[in-house]
Amino acid sequence: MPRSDENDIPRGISEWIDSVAKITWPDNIVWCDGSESQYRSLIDRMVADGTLIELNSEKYPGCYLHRSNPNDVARSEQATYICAKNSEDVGPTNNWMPYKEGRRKLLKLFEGCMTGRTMYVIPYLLGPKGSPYSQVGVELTDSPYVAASMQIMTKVGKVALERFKDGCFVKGLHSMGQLGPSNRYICHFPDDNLIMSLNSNYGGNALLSKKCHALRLASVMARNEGWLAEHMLVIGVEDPDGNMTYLTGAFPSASGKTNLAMLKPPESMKGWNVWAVSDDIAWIHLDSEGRFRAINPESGLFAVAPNSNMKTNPRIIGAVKKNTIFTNVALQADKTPWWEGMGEHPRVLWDWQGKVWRAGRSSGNAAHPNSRFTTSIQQYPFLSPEYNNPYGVPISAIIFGGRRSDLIPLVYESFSWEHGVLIGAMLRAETTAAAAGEIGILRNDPMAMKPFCGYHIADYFKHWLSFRSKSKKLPKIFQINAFRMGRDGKFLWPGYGYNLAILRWIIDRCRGKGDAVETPIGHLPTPEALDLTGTGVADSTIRELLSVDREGWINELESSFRFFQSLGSKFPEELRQEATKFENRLRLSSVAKTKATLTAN
Ligand code: GTP
Ligand code: SPV
Ligand code: MN
Repeated sequence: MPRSDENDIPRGISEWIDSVAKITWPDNIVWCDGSESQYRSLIDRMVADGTLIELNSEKYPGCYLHRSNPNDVARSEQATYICAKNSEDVGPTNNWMPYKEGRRKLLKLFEGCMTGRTMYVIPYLLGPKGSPYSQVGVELTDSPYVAASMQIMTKVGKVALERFKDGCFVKGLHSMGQLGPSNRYICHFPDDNLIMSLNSNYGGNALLSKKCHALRLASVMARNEGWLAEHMLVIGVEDPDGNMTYLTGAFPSASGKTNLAMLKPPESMKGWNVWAVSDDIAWIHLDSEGRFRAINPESGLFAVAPNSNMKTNPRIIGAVKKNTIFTNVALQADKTPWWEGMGEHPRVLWDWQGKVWRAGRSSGNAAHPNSRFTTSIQQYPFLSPEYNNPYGVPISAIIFGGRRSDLIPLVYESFSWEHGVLIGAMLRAETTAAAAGEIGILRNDPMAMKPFCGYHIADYFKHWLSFRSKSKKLPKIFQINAFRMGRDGKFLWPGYGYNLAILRWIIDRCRGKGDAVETPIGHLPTPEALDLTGTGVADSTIRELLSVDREGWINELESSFRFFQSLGSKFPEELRQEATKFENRLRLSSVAKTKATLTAN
């Protein structure tokens, strides 16, 4: 593989590479230039040594299967640290390691770890070329899987170096190590713009551009510089008259961002369309008129496979049919991928660990519940034409959401920016397979950033509140929930394409339309204000989805008060007052009154 001309390498970068090579002792160093030919040779090498399996080249051209180490299938939050001098900068929602200890410990662990391996140097650009908001990073890794994936997820090579001015770049050092759970560390050093990650090859732990750079380190930069780095999708929703409204949505991991970003409108909503700007991360800056403008720092999707099928989301199925790396899906006899929820279960296949799976005889999932696909966003036919806009798209509304089988209605609108920030801060959601640990446990995940905010979450709330004084054109804030369940454990709402009905009401509200009733939790749509054509949702179900369970909300708020209390003295007084106002609204209302208002409308 070609090595980049030494003269092209900015000094700051080459010095860092040399210092890392002295510690990690790679056999050789390969410079990644982002070219098609280099991507090919990385892939060929991995096919040759069994790291990748080539899929059916007629049905899935350019597609490969990667099977990970079985202990390395999700983000390892327990092993993720913020290494700052002061624990107060990190807060109780992060693991803290003192800065000096982190440096010492990690440098020791990295000693000689690349012996016998190649170190890939990956200069990458996050964000549109020519954007004032774009950032440069350099990841050094001994994993060819990471090197190939980074080429899909970011803009690699010259485009990054051109943007590099003598200024700063984010340094990412990654080694597969022994790929074991012991001594697995994903350490962030915000003071040095440095990430050190060892012993995992999994996306969020190893593709350091993603959660480590674009969220944890970027969130610290964003606080210091007055912008936001968020775990959010960004979409443009086009109405039948061609008007476009841009929305962002923060939902915890594996809770529907990619699906909403790639939503195909149902037959009943002809003329509407949804254009993807981002499926996972948004960098949001205020423009000169005080509007929120969002860019997508990434160039690819690293998204959940299970439950994607032609009915739930045909656009996802279409997007992964070529040039895609699948991780931990099952394999059919004809070398096509398979996952739970794709359709009929084949009688025999290879499971995600490569073992034969037979219907009736094998138990458990054939594909890992957190199996994923890595594919370029550029090849997605419904990528927004504004995706490359260096200044981003103007945001009309922010949506918070998550998996909640109870309580949270289908959709409601906050009364104000501060109330919206409270809704984000109160966000609780059921855990998913995207992170190691128990699934389905309700946990606090404020703004869907619990695993990704690189500093004290109470300071983060303050930062959100600070936008009130900076802008008169703040987006409206909503909460949605497509995951409510009935007593039978089945989803009450069809979700997926039909989520457009929710988005349409949100857009109506942004335009000063859309019927609503005022309740203690916010403005809820009247059932008639939602286009339910084709949803098959019964009247009684929609009433349930739009009901306000006062007792349930009082309990919810009590739980949030306990969470806020656990954040210590940094918790902003303004948010406490907002929570008290909410409590008063709940206590002063009565269930009967709330229900009467709802039915009266
Ligand atoms: P990350 O990439 O982990 O940040 O996740 P994400 O928020 O992009 O989640 P994604 O859209 O990939 O969805 C995760 C899982 O939820 C997939 O199995 C989807 O099929 C499922 N899902 C998404 N939207 C809906 C919905 O509206 N209803 C239901 N029932 N499931 C959904
Ligand atoms: C998530 O877990 O929120 C993801 C996948 O988007 S990862 O990039 O691995 O964190
Ligand atoms: Mn995510």
